[in-house]
Amino acid sequence: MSTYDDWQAAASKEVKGKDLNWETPEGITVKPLYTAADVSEDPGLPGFAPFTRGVRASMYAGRPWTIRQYAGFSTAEESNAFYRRNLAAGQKGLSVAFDLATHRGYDSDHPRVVGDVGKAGVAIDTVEDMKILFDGIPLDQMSVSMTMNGAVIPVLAFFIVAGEEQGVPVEQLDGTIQNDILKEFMVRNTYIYPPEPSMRIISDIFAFTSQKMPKFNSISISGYHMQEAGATQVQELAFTIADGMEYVKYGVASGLDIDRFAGRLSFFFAIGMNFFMEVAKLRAARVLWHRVMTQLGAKDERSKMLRTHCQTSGVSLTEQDPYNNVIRTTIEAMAAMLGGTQSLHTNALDEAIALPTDFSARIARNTQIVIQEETGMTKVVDPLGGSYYVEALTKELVDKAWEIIERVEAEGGMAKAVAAGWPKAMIEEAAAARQARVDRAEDVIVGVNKYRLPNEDLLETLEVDNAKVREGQIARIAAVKAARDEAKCQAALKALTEGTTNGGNLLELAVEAARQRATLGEISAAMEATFGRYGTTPTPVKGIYGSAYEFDRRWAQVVEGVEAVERRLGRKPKLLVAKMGQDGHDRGANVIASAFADMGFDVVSGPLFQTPEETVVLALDSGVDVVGASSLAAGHKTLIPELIHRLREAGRSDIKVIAGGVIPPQDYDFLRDAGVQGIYGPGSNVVECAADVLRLLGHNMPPAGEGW
Ligand code: MLC
Ligand code: 5AD
Repeated sequence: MSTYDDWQAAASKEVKGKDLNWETPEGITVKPLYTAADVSEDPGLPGFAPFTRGVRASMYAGRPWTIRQYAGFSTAEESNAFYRRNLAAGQKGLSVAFDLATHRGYDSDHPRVVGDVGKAGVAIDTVEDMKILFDGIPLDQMSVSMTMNGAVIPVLAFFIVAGEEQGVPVEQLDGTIQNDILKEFMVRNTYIYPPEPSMRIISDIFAFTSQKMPKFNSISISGYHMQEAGATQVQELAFTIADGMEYVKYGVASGLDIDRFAGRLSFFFAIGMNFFMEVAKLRAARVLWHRVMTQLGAKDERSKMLRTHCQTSGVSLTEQDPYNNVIRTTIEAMAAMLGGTQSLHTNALDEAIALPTDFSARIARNTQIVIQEETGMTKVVDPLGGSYYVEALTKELVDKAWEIIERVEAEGGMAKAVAAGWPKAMIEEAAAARQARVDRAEDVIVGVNKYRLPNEDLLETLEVDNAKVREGQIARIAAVKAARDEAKCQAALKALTEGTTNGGNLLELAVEAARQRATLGEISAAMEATFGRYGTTPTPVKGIYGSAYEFDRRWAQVVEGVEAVERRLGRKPKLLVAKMGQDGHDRGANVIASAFADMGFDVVSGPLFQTPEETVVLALDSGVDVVGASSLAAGHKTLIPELIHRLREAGRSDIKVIAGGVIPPQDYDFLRDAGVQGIYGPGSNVVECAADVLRLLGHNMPPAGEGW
């Protein structure tokens, strides 16, 4: 019989001695062949501890995963109609996307949210909106996920009262609330209060739901946004499990019995393009959770069982040649199901451009339906179990993630680590390294850095008229306020504020305020009165991007250009990276800030959540030459023209404004007419973007040479 050495000799001869090992960004060396010698442990059986092969014995052979598409836009009426159409077409569970005003605890009439209302999700101001959102959808039969972290108290309170007024008692409500604040401080940025009171809110929700909502998953501990922000799969895995541990410890410290609430903790992971790594990641996550929950003293096996939702990766999708996204999403969906997910969202092909249309949502949904109903893939439980490669990779991921988890624990847990900032910095370094690999075409993205089309067709995209949505919402808020018993409402709000200091359960108190028609903004403000509002300024990493370009000719040209401009101005050219509106997506802004600084620009990273007015003040105070507005949540048509208008009013139309992010090409002319001098969608090359900025600053930058 042939041996491993025989194989190695044969393979080496075929490839003339070339090294076939693959170093992944996780620091894992993937070999070209795995054999029985790489697998030391039997993975056990599905439905049994440590659940490597799945949390159910029969898995999809018994019941397929839930097709749960995340959606929401414009008004409650429009989103409700969208949900009903999707359910009729085969979707199985609901998942609500709220707009950013709602996320951040502002009513639609608040001056800070003019660009955000109804844009990246549905606008919800009161119980009345929530009732419309679920009109005709029986909340005792449909499981509903709500992605809400900042304004989690008012949103969950509205949901409970909407159920109540639909005739569904709170015990029967089925679903999930995201309620994962630690990753908000790390990567997603829709927090409201500082970390400490935010953790208290989570314990209050655990206490309430474990007592009154037995079918409701009280948290969705999310790694998704970490991967979207650039984390490697090991980082995503480790920080998510460590977040979970922290929540359990807080719950226990608040006096709850671990087995009373741990069975209703759920998880959420991203599924990117490294197919087997993703399959192994879900298996490793289950092993790790079983291990940590055993350590934390859980007795009930259900407390140790990691149930998860997955979403295919948004950041892996492209604006260029967007039909390729259907292929990518199909591959990612298969990795999620082969990894054993309980619930799945598949992204739409227009992901990098706008929110899904009926057309793109249909293809995204059918991706899952076809896998479930046409392929026979659901008939066998964990069909990759026993694969030498998958089993070895699972073990390697467990070990690598465990190292990080141990570091977190040694330093006092995830809340402390988040406050210290190192997990975020680690993720940002991985993001900058990834961007450099993509820009240098070392990581191939078809249609972007290889096989790029000479011309792109325009895709029809969804457009939300946020001014109109805002007007409608303002009218409805006024009507609700006019009809309520003001004294009762104010008393409920007062009790809620008192609850922040006297230990009352904040969710319970908010439910009463919701019954009395207090608005989301009022309920949030009642807690903000004690807790305060949290803010941070980004601190982009240094040197990662630049080091990848050490010997690059084009990079050198840009650096020389920056130096030439510096000689002319007598100072470095200065760029403000601005984030306006309630859009907290900062991966792009941080990567740009970090890369431009490495190229020699003087970079000011503006705080998140600014108004155009505040951005102008910062631009003038800092003496910048260029403002780069990063927009990923559809506020660009409102906020960027307003910024330019205010710069002009201040007599500073010499300051150039460029824009980057998720901006539909249909909007380019509108923005150019408003005075935007450069627009950079996803997939733009950062070095070329800098070359453009030098041209804007009057430097005669040579065009990109061969290979660009
Ligand atoms: C499942 N069941 C079975 C079975 N499989 N019973 C018998 N045999 C089988 N083979 C049972 C389960 O035990 C359960 O009942 C019921 O069927 C439902 O199955 P589930 O596996 O619990 O699925 P589901 O209800 O869909 O719940 C999945 C979940 C949940 C636990 C992961 O938390 C969830 O739905 N999460 C979704 C989160 C989400 O959509 N997030 C969007 C984020 S978007 P029982 O009685 O045991 O409960 C985002 C983007 C952004 O964040 O940034 O804005
Ligand atoms: N509707 C549908 N999908 C959305 N996403 C975000 N907001 C919405 C919405 N309103 C998806 C995108 C994004 C991820 C975070 O969630 O895929 O990348």
